[in-house]
Amino acid sequence: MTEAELRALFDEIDTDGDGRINIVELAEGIKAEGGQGHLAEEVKKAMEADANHDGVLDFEEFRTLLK
Ligand SMILES: [Ca+2]
Ligand SMILES: [Ca+2]
Repeated sequence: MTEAELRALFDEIDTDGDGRINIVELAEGIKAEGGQGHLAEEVKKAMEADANHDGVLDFEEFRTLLK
C-alpha cells in the first residue's frame, strides 16, 4: 500500500476528521472493510498498534498496523 493509499484509508476511517482513529471509528472501519472474524477481536488486535496508549490511533500507529 502506498503512502497516499494509506492516507486515503485513514481519512476514510477517521469520520470526524480529527486526525485520530478512535475505537468507534475503528469498529466501523473494520465493518466497512468487511473484516473477517469477530469484530471485538479485530478491534482489540488493531488497538495493539496504539503505541502510546492514548486510546486512539494516530496516522503513525495506523501505518504500523497495516505494514
Ligand atoms: Ca477521529
Ligand atoms: Ca495512540
